Amino acid sequence: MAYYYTEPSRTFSEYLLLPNLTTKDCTPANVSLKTPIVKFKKGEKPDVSLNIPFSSAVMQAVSDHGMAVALARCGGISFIFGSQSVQDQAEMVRKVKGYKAGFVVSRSNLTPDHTLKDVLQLKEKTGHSTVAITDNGSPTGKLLGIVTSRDYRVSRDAQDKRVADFMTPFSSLIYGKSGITLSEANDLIWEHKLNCLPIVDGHQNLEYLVFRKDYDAHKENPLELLDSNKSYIVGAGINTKDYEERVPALVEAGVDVLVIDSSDGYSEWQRETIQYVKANFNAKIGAGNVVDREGFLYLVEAGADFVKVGIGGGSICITREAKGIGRGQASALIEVAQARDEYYRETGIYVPICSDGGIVHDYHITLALAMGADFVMMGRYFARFDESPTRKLRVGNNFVKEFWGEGSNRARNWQRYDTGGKQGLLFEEGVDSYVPYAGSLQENLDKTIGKIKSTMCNCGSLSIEELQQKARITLVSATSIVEGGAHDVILKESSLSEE
Ligand code: RVP
Repeated sequence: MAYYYTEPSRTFSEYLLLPNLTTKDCTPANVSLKTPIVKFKKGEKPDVSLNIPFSSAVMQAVSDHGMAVALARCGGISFIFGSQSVQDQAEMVRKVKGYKAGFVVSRSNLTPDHTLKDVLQLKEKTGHSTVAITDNGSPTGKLLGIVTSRDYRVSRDAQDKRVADFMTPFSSLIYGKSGITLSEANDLIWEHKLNCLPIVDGHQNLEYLVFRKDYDAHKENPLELLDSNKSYIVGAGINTKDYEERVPALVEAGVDVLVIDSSDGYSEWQRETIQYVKANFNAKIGAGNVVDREGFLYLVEAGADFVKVGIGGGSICITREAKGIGRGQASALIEVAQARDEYYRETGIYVPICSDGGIVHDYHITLALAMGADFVMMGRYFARFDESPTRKLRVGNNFVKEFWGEGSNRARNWQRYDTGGKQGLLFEEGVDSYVPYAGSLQENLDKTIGKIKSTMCNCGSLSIEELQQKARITLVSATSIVEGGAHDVILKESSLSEE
């Protein structure tokens, strides 16, 4: 006979936190969100930690190299999507690892033979007012000059005026030499009152541009997630099919943490994949997704460094409708967190867990952490920002970004849903959608983090670990959910647009 759970499967929205005593030192400025991402022994430190408990989903519409750099700069980690060729994914990882904070590869480039009209058109297209002039118009060609808006007057100069005739030539440029540090570059910027400093190699070939504003931004990101070489930390998704080809390429590219990306991780294929990685590389690997104690213990015993929790809760996910499997995200997380704590008590090994999918409101993140998650993974949340790789479109009066599930026909990520047998996507487990455009990652993260820290202070907790120990969580009735929103008032227009 089938086993029946007596409790229904619950979601985050069915719970609330109760405040604890807030002492005077318990202020948001004193809260640390540092959190482990890979397993460690009692009394030791994990090899990789996050400075904020955020990871971006292993999805085409969310995690490319651009998102990875932006999120690592804020202290979190992206797992670059695996539903692309091994070479393309490794290249994205390489780009993140090769990215030098503050040093940007020039994105607007022309040759001396171009005209003022070309400069204006490029400026219109890219929004950049600094154009590097190289012999072949490439970002790494021989640097011959720079054009900024100080070099021309649109009202006086003819549109067909040649760039060679108005650029600031190389002979008059202040530049930095290959290998210069960011702080040395910044000294030159200050000394010569520059907005932009080109960096060239021994043959005068352009390598990077360093902008004054980027240096300031770098200074403003004390939580940057860096490895010992000062490169950004990055993750990548793998599958249980082509790992013998994919993992070596990703490791070679410098990936910091791997994760097996699957809608159902309680499988012998995952065990074999973990064992292959552990036997052949000194690499960190997370596995999942699971929704119960058995699944968690299975993956931990196979050697997983962390375990991802959640089936069917993702915003674009229709696995529950398509296949009838899954579990409310809160119930899944609570059970797995209990198993993790027990495992820790018995073995002295702490295995971090990641709550993946179903985060709708910022407070859901705090709840997930309180329920035992060490970090969360989000797709929809990050898809809304400038930094996600998808197109920003106007639909009616609103700006939106495209967002599609890995189980949709658009992504065709059959490996994620494979249960053996025929290769290919038999039916969809995800949808293609839009999400409201929300601006920049940093701005939104600041707000979300502000809310999490504030709630943690209400709960008298200065760290995630303390929150997990002290949190008091209550179920809410359907009627009290109504009480929690604005009710029995007529909302003004201005309040209707607030989340
Ligand atoms: P959300 O943050 O609610 O958008 O959920 C993102 C998660 O949804 C992903 O991390 C992944 O686990 C899951 N996902 C991705 N694609 C699909 C699908 O097509 N069903 N589901």
